Amino acid sequence: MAKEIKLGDYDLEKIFEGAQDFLPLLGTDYVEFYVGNAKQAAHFYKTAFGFQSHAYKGLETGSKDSVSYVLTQDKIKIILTTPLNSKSPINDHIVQHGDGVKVVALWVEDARQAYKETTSRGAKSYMEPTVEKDEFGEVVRAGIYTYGETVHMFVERKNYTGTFLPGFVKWESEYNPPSSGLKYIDHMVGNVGWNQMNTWVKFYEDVMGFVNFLSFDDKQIHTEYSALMSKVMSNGNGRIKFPINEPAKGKKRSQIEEYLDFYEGAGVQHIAMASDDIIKTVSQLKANGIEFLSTPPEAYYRAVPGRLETFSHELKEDIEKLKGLGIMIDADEEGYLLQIFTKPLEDRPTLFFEIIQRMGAKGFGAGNFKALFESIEREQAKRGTL
Ligand code: TYF
Ligand code: FE
Repeated sequence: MAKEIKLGDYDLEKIFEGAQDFLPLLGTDYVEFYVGNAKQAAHFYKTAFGFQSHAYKGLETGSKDSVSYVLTQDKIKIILTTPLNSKSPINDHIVQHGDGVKVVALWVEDARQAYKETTSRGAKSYMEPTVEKDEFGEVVRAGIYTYGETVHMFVERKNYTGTFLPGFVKWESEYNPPSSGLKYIDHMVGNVGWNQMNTWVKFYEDVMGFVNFLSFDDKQIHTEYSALMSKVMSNGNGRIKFPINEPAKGKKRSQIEEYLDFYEGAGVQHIAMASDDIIKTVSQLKANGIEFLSTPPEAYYRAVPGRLETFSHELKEDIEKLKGLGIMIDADEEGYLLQIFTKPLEDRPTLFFEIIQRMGAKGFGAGNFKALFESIEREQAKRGTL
């Protein structure tokens, strides 16, 4: 049974002692999206989110079945991959799910060991340890399945000095929009089916050695209409955080249910990217045409000073600016955090991004759940999916 820890009642050091170190993780390596048209998607992520061109593989480099563009922004690496023919398994993935996240790659010291430790604990294999080489050295990768058709790749890149991975060439582009200030991936959230959350919590505990350090049940996460449950899994050094959501019964359709219907299965729901100047980042993203969920009501912002005062934190940002942009504020004992959510980034209401700035708080914005979910429901209502 997973440890149940309520918000404001957790001691991270103590919880991480419970994590097992059979799977040491150095960080997130990359996130790979399977998309219908990687060339256009790459343009979108550069133009709208300020990602930079990094590496490429395709027909010109001898890749006959697929094309991939690697984009970076500070520590974040995303790959956009598209199939070149209808027989490709990448194509099958897109036919079923639409554009979405296929791979959440984790950076490890020893990919063979990571594969052995996880598969011996029951993980389903996606790719056996494979050595890839070029003149810049070698990389070992191996992969296992997690929820749905989503995969964790283990990437060991000890002495590799090439641009990205063997098989890729440096992508030099004359089109280089400025960064939007995104720094690293703070967390990535998975949506799983009805009553599946604890199965996947157990997978991350038993197979990956993670711990459950925060839990939200449907009594905390509900609005007048819909509900969900969420448990946050973390690895032992706290660098990798994977909340897992499942739908719960409410008066209307849960946003998690909407996701599952449109993604046609479990998958990555949102990627939270950290900025250390969220006002600047969000202003830029808005100017670039990114749409965010609608602003919380006036009453929400009136309650903010009181919330910060409860924990004696001083807001460093101008609340009027935060309000103008629709950025939400949550506080706990350790500090506060600022966050905002984009609308879905695809036509199917599936994957979206969160922009987050942590000012000491280690939570996930539980104090904002109500305002956030009401905003999501306004979108669901427009789509006729509530
Ligand atoms: O990652 C989190 O837990 C927060 C809140 O469907 C959240 O970003 C939780 C569930 C959800 C959307 C956001
Ligand atoms: Fe989040």
